Amino acid sequence: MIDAILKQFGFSENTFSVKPFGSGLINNTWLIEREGKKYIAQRINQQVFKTPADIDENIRLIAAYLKQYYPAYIFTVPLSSLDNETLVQNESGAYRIFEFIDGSITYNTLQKPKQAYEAAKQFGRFTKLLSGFNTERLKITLPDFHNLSLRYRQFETAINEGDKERIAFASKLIEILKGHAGIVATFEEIQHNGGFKKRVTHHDTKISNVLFDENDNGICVIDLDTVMPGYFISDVGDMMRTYLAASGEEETDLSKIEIRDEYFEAIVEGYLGEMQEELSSVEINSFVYAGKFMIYMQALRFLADYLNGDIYYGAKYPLHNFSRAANQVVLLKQLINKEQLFNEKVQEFVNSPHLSDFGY
Ligand code: GN1
Ligand code: MG
Repeated sequence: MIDAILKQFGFSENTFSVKPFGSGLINNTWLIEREGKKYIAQRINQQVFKTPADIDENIRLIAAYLKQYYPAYIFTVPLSSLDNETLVQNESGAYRIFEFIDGSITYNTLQKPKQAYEAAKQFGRFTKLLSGFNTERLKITLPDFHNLSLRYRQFETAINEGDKERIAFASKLIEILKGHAGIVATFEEIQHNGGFKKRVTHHDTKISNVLFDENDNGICVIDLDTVMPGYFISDVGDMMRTYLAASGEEETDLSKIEIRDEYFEAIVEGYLGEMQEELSSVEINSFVYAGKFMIYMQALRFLADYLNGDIYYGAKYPLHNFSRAANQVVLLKQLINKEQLFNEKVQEFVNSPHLSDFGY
């Protein structure tokens, strides 16, 4: 099936190899090799992204802006097909192809704080460079994607209408999540707080969405499907959710989940090193809240999916989404325990004079 798509991009039969690539839960990704050159092909999941053409348009608008104002900035744009389309659709889905950036490396887990620093810097720079770009020009590729109030309502619906046995089994976890609903109330305050601004936000800042060179320097950010207007808490929060603990959301041994302070410091230095001037003081004061916001939202989404029969994320084993939710709850509790310390670290960074080099 991917062969037919590749043909539309001028790849003739038997001249290339194809293998599945990456670890995303939503889209399908393949690595293509032809005559020593590598490409990435992707099928966009249209159950999730109802209008793939909107993604394509957003990428084009941003690429044009960056090319005009920051020509040296590295930005991956999809290749054009023989018919000059960057998105090719047929009955099996919507596809695009990217050139693989030579020498680039991606990680699924972080081995060094420097990687967190570099990734945070890349995501911060992306938003900063686009601060002059009118966010209203962006199409909303996933309506209400990080609307925590809606995610909470969807969780409540799942508790009322989901699988009865699963609801009974998850009763303790459900109660714990209900007990943290104050995180939703804070989000609602943020939405009415003039100090919070919507900016060009990536909305999927996990480590595998940054390309690195062999020396662990960040090259650029990738996966722009969810780039939409949003609050900085989405990007900073998902970095905290996915970089702070060595064990990711798939870890089932909950005793292995442990927040690493030096990775938090690296996120602060990397992100605020780029974004401090852009953010208001109320936003900076919500830096740690960002982590609670994203971890809590992900826990709600995983548990709701478990209760609904794994219709969104899928499941490799029956308790998969339940354990992912339980994992996120442990992470949330650990972050809450560190909240005061981490707030102090943010203030320390903000109040100390700093240059762009932090010794990484
Ligand atoms: C999905 O497909 P992937 O792995 O990039 C999800 C994110 C979640 C993540 C959890 C469009 O991202 O919001 O944080 O799974 N993306 C969408 O692993 O729902
Ligand atoms: Mg993604």
